[in-house]
Amino acid sequence: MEQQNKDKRLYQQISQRLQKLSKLAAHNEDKDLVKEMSKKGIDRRDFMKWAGMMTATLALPASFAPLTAKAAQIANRIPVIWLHMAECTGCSESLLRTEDPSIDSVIFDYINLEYHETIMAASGYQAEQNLKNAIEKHKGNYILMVEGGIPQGTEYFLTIGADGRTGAQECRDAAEGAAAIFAIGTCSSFGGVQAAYPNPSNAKPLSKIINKPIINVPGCPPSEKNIIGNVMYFIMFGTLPAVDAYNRPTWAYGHRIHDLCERRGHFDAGEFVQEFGDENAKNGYCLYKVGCKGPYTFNNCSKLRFNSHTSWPIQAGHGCIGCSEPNFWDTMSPFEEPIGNRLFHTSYDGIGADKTANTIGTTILAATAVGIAAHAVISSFVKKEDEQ
Ligand code: FSX
Ligand code: SF4
Ligand code: F3S
Repeated sequence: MEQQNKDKRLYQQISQRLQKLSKLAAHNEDKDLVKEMSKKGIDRRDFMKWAGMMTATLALPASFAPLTAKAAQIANRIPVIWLHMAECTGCSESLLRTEDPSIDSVIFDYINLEYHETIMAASGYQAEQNLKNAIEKHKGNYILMVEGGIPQGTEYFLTIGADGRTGAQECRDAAEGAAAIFAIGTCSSFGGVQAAYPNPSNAKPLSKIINKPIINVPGCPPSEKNIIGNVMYFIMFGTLPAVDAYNRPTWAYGHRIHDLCERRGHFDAGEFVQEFGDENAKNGYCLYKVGCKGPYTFNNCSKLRFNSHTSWPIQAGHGCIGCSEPNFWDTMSPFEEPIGNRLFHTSYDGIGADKTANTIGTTILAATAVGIAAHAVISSFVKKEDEQ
């Protein structure tokens, strides 16, 4: 009963906020999300199904789905400024696939994207001016999304635009008037590939460049749902979500890959792929011995998947490489070998798989897994010694 009352209050609170936001001017008044979707062959039923799925992803009660749908429909009221730093643009690509547009990519198209270098027509001085105008016009109201790592110290390792301003300066200026700031991708969240050893440009995460609360949305790239989900959350709540020790929203990064993995039964049964292409690989066995880092990685990939829910790394037959964890290029590689008992820090500050499983395992199966994981580690070492 108490929970019901709490949910009721929350429902009212979100409804009121959406009501207020819907009165704000939209940047594309003539556009309607449902119509935009139908142009791409997505009907209202698909949209409501999406709303139901996104509601569950955000860990809200199923009855909140109409609110999520409403939030998507008024997403064109919230201005978004998206900056590119040092990265591969994979995070934007995760959203911007035009051949088979997902509902998330249509919403991304529909939001009030005031500035995004990859997709805007302006360039040079005009682009710089657009950025300044957007910051000025929407002061205090816009969402700032930053993709990429940022050189610190010698900031001139990364200069942007006709004025040759440093990436760090662009971030500091844009952060000042932002209502919410999201570091999109592992590069912006933790430094990413350019911060990998020996980090020649001294690339840093956004959180080391600016002095404001930041929500990290890591993954190399993050799924489109984790990006859009954060926008939905902010529209619905107007606050930042609950986060873990690395400032990742717990609704997206609250569980280990290993605990949500469809191959977990094989792990628990001690059934492992020994090498890529073997009979066990064809049978879909666990990829731990060929380097899967799922036991050390927090993300919701198996639930949300990529490319319009088509697949995800482990389904495709390769282990997780730990792409949503800090310093994964250094700590998780070699990617096709188990970590074994190398010193390793996860969100739980653990040491290796056994410690992690011990710390957060909640079932008897997890206890079994500890034994099997230890076994897997030992056998991989024995095998290595045999080979020498
Ligand atoms: Fe690339 Fe984004 Fe990786 Fe980094 O993603 S997919 S290198 S996280 O910043 O473009
Ligand atoms: Fe899945 Fe990897 Fe865990 Fe095996 S080790 S169950 S493939 S996450
Ligand atoms: Fe990255 Fe592992 Fe998911 S490699 S995409 S966190 S399965």
